[in-house]
Amino acid sequence: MKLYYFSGACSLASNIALREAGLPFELVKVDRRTRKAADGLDFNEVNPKGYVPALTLDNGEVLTENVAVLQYIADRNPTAKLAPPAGTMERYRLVEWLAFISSEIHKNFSPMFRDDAPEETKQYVRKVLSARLEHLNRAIGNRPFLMGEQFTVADAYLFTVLGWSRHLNFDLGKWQPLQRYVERVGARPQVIEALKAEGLVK
Ligand SMILES: N[C@@H](CCC(=O)N[C@@H](CS)C(=O)NCC(=O)O)C(=O)O
Repeated sequence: MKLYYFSGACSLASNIALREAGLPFELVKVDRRTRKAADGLDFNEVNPKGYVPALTLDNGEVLTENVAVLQYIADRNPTAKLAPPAGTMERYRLVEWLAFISSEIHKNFSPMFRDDAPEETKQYVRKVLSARLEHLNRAIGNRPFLMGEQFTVADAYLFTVLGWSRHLNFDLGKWQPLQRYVERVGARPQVIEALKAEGLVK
């Protein structure tokens, strides 16, 4: 498998998940400006939607969208328990979290990175994000991970998007359980390896 990524973008979640699953893969950096991938391909041809993550499977198919890619990775190695078995109520709970992270957290952070987003939009998404993080903070409480005792792909995704708050002057300090959660996930050896591989830590 090949994972195409922009350094520090949401593709970090798949980079973490692949390592936690113990799966062999090639990490392929994409130049955000030129859209040229490190393997020589034009990234816009790999994923015509033009965004990461894009995972090329061993049969040549390309899978996109965090919610799909992360579950695909988890299902490649069930013994790593990165997702509950398909068809169980717990699996729907995982999908519920993945959808929440994608549409309520990830996509409300996105305008804050954009030079062309109006200031009013940035203020608005900050307000919405605060409400969503308040909910997350209560939900996590003293649980080690989102789903309870078990680290799942939802944690890889949530850790990735919460990490953006540091670059956006968006202080997580008032949500102590959330802050401790980010530290806990960030201390996992495979998470550190993924951060190193993207040049985000030494
Ligand atoms: N709907 C997609 C959105 C992915 C997405 O927003 N990717 C961002 C990085 S976090 C991206 O590649 N944006 C295009 C760019 O920065 O040029 C998903 O959930 O996977």
